Amino acid sequence: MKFIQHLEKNGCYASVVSAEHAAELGEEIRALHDDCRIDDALYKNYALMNFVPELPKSLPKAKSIIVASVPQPMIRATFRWKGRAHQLVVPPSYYDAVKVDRRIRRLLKEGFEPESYRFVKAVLPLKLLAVRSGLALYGKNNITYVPNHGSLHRLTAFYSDYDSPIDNWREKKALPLCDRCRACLNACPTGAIMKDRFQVRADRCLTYLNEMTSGHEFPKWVDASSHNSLIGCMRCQRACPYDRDVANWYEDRVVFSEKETEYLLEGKFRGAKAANIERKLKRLGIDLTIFPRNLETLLAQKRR
Ligand code: B12
Ligand code: SF4
Ligand code: SF4
Repeated sequence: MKFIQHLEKNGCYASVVSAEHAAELGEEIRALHDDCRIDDALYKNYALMNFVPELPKSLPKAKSIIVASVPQPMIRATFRWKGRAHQLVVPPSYYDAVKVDRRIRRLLKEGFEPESYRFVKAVLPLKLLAVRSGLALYGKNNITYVPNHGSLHRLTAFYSDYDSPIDNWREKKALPLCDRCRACLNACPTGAIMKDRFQVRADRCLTYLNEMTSGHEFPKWVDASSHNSLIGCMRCQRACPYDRDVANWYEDRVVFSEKETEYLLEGKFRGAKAANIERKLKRLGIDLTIFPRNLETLLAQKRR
């Protein structure tokens, strides 16, 4: 399809399914919650906010859902502290959300020319959509993988009035090696990936814990050596053979001076100073709410 080729020429991937499948996506997630396989807090705080499986009011006659994947490197942020420079990682998909959506809209518009269609952001379970559309495969770590960039990509989706002659809807599929590989399970520091169940225990995932506001301390069962990123966690992705080629794919963004690091560690954020540093954090896709806890934990680890 011409628009898919246009995205590929620009380093991105896409697939298309009929808009009728939106309801099925919502139903699958609801059924997991009914079956007690999604923790109540996670369902309330993430699923209900991130999944709206009805067709949008601004495009009630949407015909298709286009799902796209944009490769993204890990970001390194430098924190100067006590005479040393500490490089801390922000995983792909935290940053540039708006930029990615804008880029995909532009590429879709170009890819369909001279025809013209509407694209309305779809608020759906994106991994499930990507896998069921054939765009990606699930890893046992429950992250999705695309060719060439492994799991280092951001997903996004749009409803459209484009009436696709092809509906790529299919069953969920895992990466071929997941049957006999345990690398992510062994690397996971919190036991979120399990031997006998494909779906991860999201409530045990370090990412779930370190995305919470700084007032939430880490539970006692989290070993101090588990922490590895300023937010999120890269352990299961780094261990995966399908991520080998992108294991060292970083972009360096933002340096925090000794004074700025000290301010972030103090944790008293008010006025213009807070607004200035928040502007800097925005480039990493994060805000002040995870400070000082996450930074404190990582710098303490470097001192050991
Ligand atoms: C809530 C959420 C989280 C929560 C919960 C994640 C979870 N796994 O439940 C927390 C905070 C823990 C989290 C963490 C991360 N997240 Co997150 N997250 C989301 C969000 C908002 C919703 C995802 C969700 O809850 N889905 C519901 C669950 C139940 O669905 P699922 O995980 O796909 O589960 C499916 C599989 O288990 C599968 N399955 C079950 N059994 C079987 C058996 C077989 C054989 C197969 C094949 C499949 C299969 O079916 C389930 C669905 O029915 C999405 C954005 C969005 N709108 O989709 C981003 C999103 C999924 N996150 C993303 C990322 C990058 C991450 C992290 C990797 C970030 C990081 N490095 O720290 C981690 C990964 C943690 C992990 N191992 O899953 C990306 C994924 C991109 C990608 N490459 O796939 C997304 C899509 C954001 C984006 N726009 O790019 N996340
Ligand atoms: S992101 Fe970290 S804590 Fe979460 S499943 Fe992967 S390795 Fe485990
Ligand atoms: S580390 Fe192994 S089991 Fe885990 S997602 Fe990658 S291939 Fe699958």
